Amino acid sequence: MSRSASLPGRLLSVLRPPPRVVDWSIFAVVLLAASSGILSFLGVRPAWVPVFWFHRIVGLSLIVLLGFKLARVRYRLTDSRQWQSSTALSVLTALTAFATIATGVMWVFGFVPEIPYFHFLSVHVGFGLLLVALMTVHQRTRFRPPRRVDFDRRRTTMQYSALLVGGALTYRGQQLLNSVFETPGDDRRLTGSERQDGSGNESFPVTSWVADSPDPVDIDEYELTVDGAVDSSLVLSYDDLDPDSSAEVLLDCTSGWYTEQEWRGVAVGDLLSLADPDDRATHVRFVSVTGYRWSLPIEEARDAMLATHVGGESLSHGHGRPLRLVAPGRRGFQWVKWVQRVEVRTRGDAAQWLATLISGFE
Ligand SMILES: Nc1nc2c(c(=O)[nH]1)N[C@H]1C(S)=C(S)[C@@H](COP(=O)(O)O)O[C@H]1N2
Ligand SMILES: [Mo]
Repeated sequence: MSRSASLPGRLLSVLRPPPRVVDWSIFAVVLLAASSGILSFLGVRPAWVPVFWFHRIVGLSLIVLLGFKLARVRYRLTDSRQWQSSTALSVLTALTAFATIATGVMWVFGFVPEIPYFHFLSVHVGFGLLLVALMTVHQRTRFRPPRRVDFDRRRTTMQYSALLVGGALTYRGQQLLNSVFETPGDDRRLTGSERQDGSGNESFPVTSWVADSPDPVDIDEYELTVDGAVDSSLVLSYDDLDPDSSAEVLLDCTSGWYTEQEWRGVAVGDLLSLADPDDRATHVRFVSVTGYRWSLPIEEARDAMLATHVGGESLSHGHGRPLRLVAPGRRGFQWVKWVQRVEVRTRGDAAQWLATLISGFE
């Protein structure tokens, strides 16, 4: 640092961590942003609120880190004699990082283009996943382990604190801008999802996580099985079902929309009382005619519903007729549609993630 440097220049040199720390911080921040992004998909309960904050703050701090990094390496891009075989990958990684941040910020403000087939938030998720892959390869081609000398405890702590406080303030500032200018993003939920107004089948989109689209289920042939770790298995026809339970529950899809609907159907707790689970039972798995499935801890499952109706209407095929899971506090992709089996189990189900991705390809 030269004595004659300007104030912003001096400030910058105090705030900027050493090169390797910047590089490894970018790596860490991208992984943290990606994992909090994925984690944010799991719930919509109050306990999940900090996950959303964290994701935004960490994402915004990435802007600063990338700024440090680009200022340092820009000559490698502008001077063609510096180009190496890995340069293309570096450029692609940087562009993907900017696309990820830009699509996230655009989504928050609500200024997003209409695109066919997808909700715009999914584009952000797609870039984010691509970024993790590219960055992992990029980091391997330019691997330099962090050194002890790069970490001065006081200075590093100060630099990271500034980064996080900066991210948090930017996040607050962004919210303020949203409300002052009443941007389209102003009425977003904490999850980032956009409200869908109205009630009944037509008021919210039909969504498949990947490619699940079975033929309509024939109600006369339909049977619901409740089995597994229970004393008495049940097989019920559609007419055997007694849809006497109803509740207002919010469905929030990870592709970026939510709806509040009055759902009516069969309380899972009632089905379980009839089937009488073993003492060893810990989970209840809901399986679709397509193989798509999700499990809930048994106590939570008792409070869930298998809906036959939405907004006073009989469920449409697209929304899961005859029976779809309504799981309060869970994201949309866990609300299994076209349920044909309720299986009481003695453990969770790690493979359910895979099942949700591939159930459409058979
Ligand atoms: N069997 C099955 N259930 C499913 C899905 C699916 O693809 N297959 N998509 C899930 C997703 S991602 C969401 S957001 C909700 C959407 O419900 P909807 O189509 O009634 O709006 O259903 C969930 N249940
Ligand atoms: Mo979804």
